[in-house]
Amino acid sequence: MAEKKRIILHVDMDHFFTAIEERMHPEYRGKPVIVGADPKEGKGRGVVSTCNYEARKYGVRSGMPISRAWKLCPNAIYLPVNYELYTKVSERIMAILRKYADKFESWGIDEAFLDVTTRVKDYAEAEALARQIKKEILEKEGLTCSIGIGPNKLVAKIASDHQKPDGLTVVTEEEAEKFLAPLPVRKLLWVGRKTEQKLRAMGIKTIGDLARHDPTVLAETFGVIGTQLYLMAHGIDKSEVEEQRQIKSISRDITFEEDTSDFNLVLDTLEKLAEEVHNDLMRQQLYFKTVTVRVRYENFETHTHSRTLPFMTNRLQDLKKTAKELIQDYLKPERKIRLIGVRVSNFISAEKQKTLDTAS
Ligand code: TTP
Ligand code: MG
Repeated sequence: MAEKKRIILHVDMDHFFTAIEERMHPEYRGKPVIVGADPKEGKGRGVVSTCNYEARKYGVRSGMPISRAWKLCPNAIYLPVNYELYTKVSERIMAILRKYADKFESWGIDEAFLDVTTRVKDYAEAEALARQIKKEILEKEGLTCSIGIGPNKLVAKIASDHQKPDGLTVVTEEEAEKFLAPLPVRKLLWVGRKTEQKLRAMGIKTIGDLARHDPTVLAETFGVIGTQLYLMAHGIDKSEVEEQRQIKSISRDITFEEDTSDFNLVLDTLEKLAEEVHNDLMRQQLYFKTVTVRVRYENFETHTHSRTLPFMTNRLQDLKKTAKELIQDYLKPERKIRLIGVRVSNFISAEKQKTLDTAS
């Protein structure tokens, strides 16, 4: 008997951080709200974490230097990142979502994949399930989300982004290619600016153009990624929704809205990321030993650099200092940076650390 076709949901909260702020402060509703670094009257450093849809009308975007956001929208309500609060809300939402899935994979703070194959008989039932999920999140948390339903993770993720905010988009296996065809290739997960330019030079703008292209040529030009791109363009993605087991690492990364060689911006942002990682670490009551920094340059070349400390620690200053040292080699005036990330790993729990402390 043929295996039952999968049905996957991708849930993505709408303007997550600002939505939480608006929920706490109804007086913000209808006004542009920006969460991120302190704008300091336009002189602030650091970037926008997110902004609500009103602020997006002014051109403000996640990852944009806060000074630029200030120029575009000085009248917005600017708020610092209250990561602890957002993480708590996120955990409650993930707990709601988890109940609905056979297999559940949270993907960042405000997204998750749900494999609901055995929970529903067909796409109509999946759609009803999605409506129920939206209703429960709205009732319990006062927040809206957008949901995509598809035959795999790739299609579901692109579908959830299709109608935002408060959207619900269903794309069956039969409809997948047709749904993807008119969309820009950029929507495919691995296509960044540089690959997009390269594809454009080959006359490929939309996912449909990519699907019609000769796969051999794509493989010759892009290697393994070329073949992956070709399959994705046809709506094919075999990756499973993966349950996470024990936490192995905590990480945060950020893609700059524009590739940058402003190293003050990079270092300030690195500090912020370290603080967020540290917050999470404290909440989980963990001690770490290894720090990893990730840097992606504008051409998508990505480097990771790790250091294992000679001791277990949960101190923010150890994390910041190590991360800053690790990133130094990658700060080159001639190389613009697209993304940076900080990760800690090699954990033991605070409980265990206490035992070790007393033993030593
Ligand atoms: P997203 O889901 O990308 O953005 P969003 O939820 O704010 O907006 P949308 O309605 O388009 O989904 O990211 C989720 C949260 O992660 C976001 O609220 C803030 C945070 N974030 C950053 O801190 N930095 C970033 O560069 C991005 C993209 C998100
Ligand atoms: Mg979101």
